[in-house]
Amino acid sequence: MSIDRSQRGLALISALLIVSLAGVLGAARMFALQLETQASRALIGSAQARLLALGIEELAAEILAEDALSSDTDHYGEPWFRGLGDMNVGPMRIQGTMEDMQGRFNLNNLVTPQGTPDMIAVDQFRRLLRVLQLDETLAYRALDWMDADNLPQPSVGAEDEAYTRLAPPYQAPNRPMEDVSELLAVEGVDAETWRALSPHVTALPVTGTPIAVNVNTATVEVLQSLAEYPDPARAQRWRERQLSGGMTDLGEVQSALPSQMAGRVSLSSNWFALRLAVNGDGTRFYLTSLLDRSRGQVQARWRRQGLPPEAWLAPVEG
Ligand SMILES: [Ca+2]
Ligand SMILES: [Ca+2]
Repeated sequence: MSIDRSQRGLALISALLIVSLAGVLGAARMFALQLETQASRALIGSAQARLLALGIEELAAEILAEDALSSDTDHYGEPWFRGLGDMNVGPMRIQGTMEDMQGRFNLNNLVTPQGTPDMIAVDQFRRLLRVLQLDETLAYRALDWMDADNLPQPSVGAEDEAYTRLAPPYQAPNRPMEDVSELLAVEGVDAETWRALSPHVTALPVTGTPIAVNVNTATVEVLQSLAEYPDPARAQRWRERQLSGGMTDLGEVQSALPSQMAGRVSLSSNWFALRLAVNGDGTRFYLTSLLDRSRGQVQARWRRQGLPPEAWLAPVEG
């Protein structure tokens, strides 16, 4: 009798165990299914977001192409700057900014196509660093990073011998920068320097003639870097003109600057960075496209997904 009861008890416990195990397995399967559903939804969402971003890029390219037909100068009063903003497409919210990259100093100006120093650009970069209250000698280490030789600039440069001592070791690439974030690998560039400098510099994929600074879009600091003795009042005056039609007489700008800088300034631009953030339906997608208008039509020279390494900053407030 007692044996029977204990056997029944064991059978009951086994049955309960099986039921609870089945429950656990069922829940695990349900969880896996939910994950799969979420993953597919995210995949579809990110594919949609990417297509949407590419569509907006095409629209931005059209705005830039139309702008080239209707104006000889580029400033912050124009549709390429004012036209993008917040847009809603279905469940997706798109935030877009377009920045003129010629409003920044092009680090790749530091070297000629032959890999030799461009001293006019080195001096300009040195002045930009000074205006930003950063170490001026960084200009020479940035030059060493890109110039063809492996000979450090006297006393302040840095070539392989500086970088191969690091852990992990690396070498100076001795070619123009592919991305402005390469600056972070140059000796002496810490996070604080990067934060201060990155809104004012770019690295454009061009060799040949140096890329001019567009005084109609340049930051106040870049405007001040154009002359050996910064003139903050003049920089501020030019900056204010950027929002009200821009400067229209290049000769007037050139005559206010040292003669060697005449070829380093312009009133128009060919290089623009489009930054897009697409949000919605559980998806977050970022795209940065570099748009090149120098060849008569507008082309994306590169596209990068994810948050850009430079600060997410619009060049002008308001
Ligand atoms: Ca224009
Ligand atoms: Ca070098």
